[in-house]
Amino acid sequence: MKLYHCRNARSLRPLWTLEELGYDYELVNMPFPPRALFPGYLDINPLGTVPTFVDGSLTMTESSGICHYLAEKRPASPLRVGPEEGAYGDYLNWLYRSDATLTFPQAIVLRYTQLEPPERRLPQAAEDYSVWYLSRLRCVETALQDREYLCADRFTIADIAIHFALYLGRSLGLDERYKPNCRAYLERLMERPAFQRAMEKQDQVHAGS
Ligand SMILES: N[C@@H](CCC(=O)N[C@@H](CS)C(=O)NCC(=O)O)C(=O)O
Repeated sequence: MKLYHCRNARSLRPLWTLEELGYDYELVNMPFPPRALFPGYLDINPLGTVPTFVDGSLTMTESSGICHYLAEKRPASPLRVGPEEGAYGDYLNWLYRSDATLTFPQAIVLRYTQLEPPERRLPQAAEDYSVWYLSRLRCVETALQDREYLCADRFTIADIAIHFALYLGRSLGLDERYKPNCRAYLERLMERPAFQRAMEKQDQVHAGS
């Protein structure tokens, strides 16, 4: 298995999952954006997005889908929720929600506050989409009111997928506007040994590249 990764990008989701599940894998750390800075990347992933995950003849480019794939390959792992469990629907809902609902508005904020050249930045759009993201976070805040994890009473890849949205918000400075449950959850999950290892690996590879 090979994971193409950029520091703190969505590829952190599969990187963290690989660490939680103890897989053997190769990490390829790339500068961002790899479409411009990592020669040959468009041959591996014509969209140029991060992550790209390769397992034999399989190539995947959706971060939450890769986590799902990795968890399903370990049927006994508590990180997966199976169809026979009552929480299965919730689990899928969180997995899909992680990108379709929660990181989408943040992509607009990132683009119009950091990625575009100064003359093309749009503070109004960035603030509007920040507010939109923060209001969508209500579903996470409410879910965590009386539990430590999002579903199934245990840590699952749904937590990895959603946690990344909170983590991305932190890099945009939006965490100052998080409510208490989201704040505590963001910090708590970052203490997991596998998350810490993922952080070290991305930095180690980075330092050597
Ligand atoms: N839905 C995809 C989105 C992938 C994505 O947009 N990744 C960002 C980095 S976090 C990216 O590659 N942006 C650069 C680009 O679109 O060229 C996923 O969850 O993996």
